[in-house]
Amino acid sequence: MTYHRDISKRTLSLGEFQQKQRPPNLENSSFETFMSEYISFINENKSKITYIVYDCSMERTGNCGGWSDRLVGIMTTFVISILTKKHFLINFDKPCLLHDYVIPANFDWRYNSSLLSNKNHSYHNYLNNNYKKMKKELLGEKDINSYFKADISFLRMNWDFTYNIRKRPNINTDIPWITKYHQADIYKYLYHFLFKWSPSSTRALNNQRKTNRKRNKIACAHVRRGRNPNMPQDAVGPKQPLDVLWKYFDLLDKDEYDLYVASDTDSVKVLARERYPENMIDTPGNITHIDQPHVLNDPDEGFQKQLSDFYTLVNCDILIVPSSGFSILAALVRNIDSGLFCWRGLDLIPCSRYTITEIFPGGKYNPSKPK
Ligand SMILES: Nc1nc2c(ncn2[C@@H]2O[C@H](COP(=O)(O)OP(=O)(O)O)[C@@H](O)[C@H]2O)c(=O)[nH]1
Ligand SMILES: [Mg+2]
Repeated sequence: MTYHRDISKRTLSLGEFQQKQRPPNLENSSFETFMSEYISFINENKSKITYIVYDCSMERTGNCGGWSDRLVGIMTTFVISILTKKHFLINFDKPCLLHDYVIPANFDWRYNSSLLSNKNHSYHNYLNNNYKKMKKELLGEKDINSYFKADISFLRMNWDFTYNIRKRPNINTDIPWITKYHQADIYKYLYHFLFKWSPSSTRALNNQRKTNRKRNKIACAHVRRGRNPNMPQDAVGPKQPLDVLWKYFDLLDKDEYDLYVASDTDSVKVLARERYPENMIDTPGNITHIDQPHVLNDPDEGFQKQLSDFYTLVNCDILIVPSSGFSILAALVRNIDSGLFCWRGLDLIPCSRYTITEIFPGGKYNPSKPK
């Protein structure tokens, strides 16, 4: 028997993996009908349509935030484009082109600068502390279109405004499905509606899965240290004493589970590998913060690595998540409804896609809710 042949049988191909990732058990017909009408509306009105563009491009200075900041910003910008009946696009080339890694799933959101000829444009930066402006513009008395008058409005932000958008007076006619679904399911729908893997990401992940995986199940944790040699400019991360994780991993059946620690810090991964050399798997490449590329590391490699880490987390049978947007997002879009733990200090609290943003309140996922 060759072990690898056996494994590849058990390992899902990316095509199967992507299928499996689609929201399965929810009544999503109203979402799908609405979205196909939105796309038809955009296509039928192409000659007079105006644009809302999520911007994380080198054309503009300043940061965009990490992967979850960007995804949260993309989701909110997409919802604003639906509210304003504009065509949604993504202008993302920092530190590399998004569509080299993920590609459009249902409609073409790729921005091209040739669009700018003969059109006026405006730029709205709602990143970080600028979010109060956003709140006013989404909940203000004026028509939302009065804020986005230009032919092309570029928006940069890292906040989820579902909570505020739901309070709009005409929301039931503007976006009926947003009143029906939980925030976690909205993420899942929008995420899968917008993105699927590019061929190169598919290859990278398939290779990694085939060579790395030895057992049927995988137990994973994210350790987010924050400011560290890979990310000297980063904020300090949550407190995660590693003994808590080792105690949990020690008790797992090592014939049943591969183990995986995603981290922003090499030394954490070294410790994990030393402790569980037979079971620990990893993704290839050097770690970087996508917003603060390490001078010594290749930004493209760092981007692919964090994406591979993210997708590995999404697909874990057991997932342990600290107060980090990166792994909270992985928890929100994952398909498996069991085996989720929220890591707060010394506690691993059993949680779910529906409770995780309550266990870690505030921040980019709930900017308006009290802490
Ligand atoms: N490769 C890799 N990068 C990570 C990991 N955790 C954080 N990062 C990097 O740090 C960035 C921060 O991500 P972000 O989604 O903003 O999470 P937050 O800052 O913890 O809320 C990511 O985009 C990655 O570049 C990890 O486990 N693996
Ligand atoms: Mg961040």
